[in-house]
Amino acid sequence: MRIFSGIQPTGRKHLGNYIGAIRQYVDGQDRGEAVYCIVDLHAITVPYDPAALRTGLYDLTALLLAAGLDPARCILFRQSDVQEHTELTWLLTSVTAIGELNRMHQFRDKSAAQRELISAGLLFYPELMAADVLAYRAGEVPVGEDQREHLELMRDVARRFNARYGEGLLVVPEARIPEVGARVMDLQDPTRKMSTTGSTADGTVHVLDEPAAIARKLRRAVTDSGTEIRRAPDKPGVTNLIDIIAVARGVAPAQVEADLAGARGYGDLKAAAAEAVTAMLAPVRERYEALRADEAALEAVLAAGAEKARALARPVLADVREAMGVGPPR
Ligand code: AQP
Repeated sequence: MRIFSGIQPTGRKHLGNYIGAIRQYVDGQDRGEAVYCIVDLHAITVPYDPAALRTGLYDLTALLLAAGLDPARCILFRQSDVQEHTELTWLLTSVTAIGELNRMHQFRDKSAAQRELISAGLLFYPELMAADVLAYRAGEVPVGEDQREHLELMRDVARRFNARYGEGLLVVPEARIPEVGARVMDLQDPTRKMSTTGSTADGTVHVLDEPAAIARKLRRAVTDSGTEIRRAPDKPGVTNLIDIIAVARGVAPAQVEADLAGARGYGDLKAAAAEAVTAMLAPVRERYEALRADEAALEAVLAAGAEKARALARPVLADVREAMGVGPPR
């Protein structure tokens, strides 16, 4: 089973990215052929600073390695190093309806937030994401809940492509969305997802936060009325903390509820969350500093990854071009 996922080199990665995506990437190394890509071309679809894009790329490379990605057990590379991604994006446009792209929630939300220019790239973001995955004939895509819609579009595009150009040319991938932690919520507003651009400073735990900052944010987390520690739709704050503890401890949410049955109230719940999250993230932070200091080593990891990635994507593109009648015959 080939596993593929991409992650943006923007912003500081938060607990939602860690639980919804990065943790799954690490697991993927034991489950199949894992291919992970830092999607710098997706990052240029909204206003950005070119120098910060480069810095952010090394930051994220070091963070992923610190979290447990092992270049000997996965392929880790920079999206723009493998030009097959951009070529396939264009080829897939032949079977993508403009209305589908226009309906995507992420496009609607992000375009509404733009003050000056809504780039065509923002509209084509899910097309590039489809090409990222389809270029590898990956069977599984680990993502958070917010990417479900993009995965559905990708599957539709792959099916339509195969129907038009030849069955079996592309693999229709499955999303792998974690059962718990697929949508980590903002600690200050647990009705909104924790996010890089849309959430509150105190409601967002960053992977590289100092333990004291993690504890402070979790102690101040907004909970709900009442004192009962159980998951429920009318208790989004409590539910979020239970889920976070469950993931950090590697147990089921029901186990966390049982463990906290004798707690004195939400203070104990928040303290348990602070302890569990700190224990999960502290080792990542400790490993990060040394890895981040050596940019030449990070670049070497990415270059070696790109070479392996190209070797996988090149034959897929050759099949696609042949089937579409693009370029000279084989
Ligand atoms: N709150 C979340 N809970 C669980 N998973 C999440 N993801 C994002 N937020 C949550 C998952 O993280 C992966 C990487 O996302 P990205 O590359 O899009 O990075 P980002 O833009 O920094 O992520 P955000 O926070 O979602 O940014 P905004 O909302 O500002 O665009 C994906 O697999 C995603 O599902």
